[in-house]
Amino acid sequence: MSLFTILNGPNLNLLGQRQPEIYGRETLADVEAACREIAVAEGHEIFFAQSNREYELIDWIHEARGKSAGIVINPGAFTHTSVAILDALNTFEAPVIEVHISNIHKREVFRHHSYVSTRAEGVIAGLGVEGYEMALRHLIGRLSR
Ligand code: CA2
Repeated sequence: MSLFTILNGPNLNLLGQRQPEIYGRETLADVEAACREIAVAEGHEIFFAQSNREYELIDWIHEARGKSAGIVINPGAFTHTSVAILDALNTFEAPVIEVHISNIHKREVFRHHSYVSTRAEGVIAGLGVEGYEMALRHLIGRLSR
């Protein structure tokens, strides 16, 4: 059994409640349930969390060190600003997949740059909340490759 860490940055607690034209109608609880189902079906477990506070995301990345087989992270707006989250991810030894619900490259120019992408093994953007499931399935698949 392996542990996978799924982290969400600021404002993603509002998923499904605002701006459905950009972020869809599913809530973060729906995303967590879908990810948990995938993990449990394969005999694994997940730690799924969201925070509006940068330090909390960093603490969870630190806690994943040596314990988690991979991180799926949607850093929200911290994607575009946080060297601190990048530094934390660089201390984590297993794969990192960056997920964005929207296609950040189709949006404002300030969303086009991601600090986290310089660390991530892969980036999924614009495929809605399905991106989380794809990322998790990929990490699970890597265990046997
Ligand atoms: O597309 C994504 O997943 C983003 O990471 C979402 C961030 C945004 O700052 C990034 O550029 C792209 C924003 C998250 C805000 O989430 C909300 C969800 C529902 C309603 C309002 C905000």
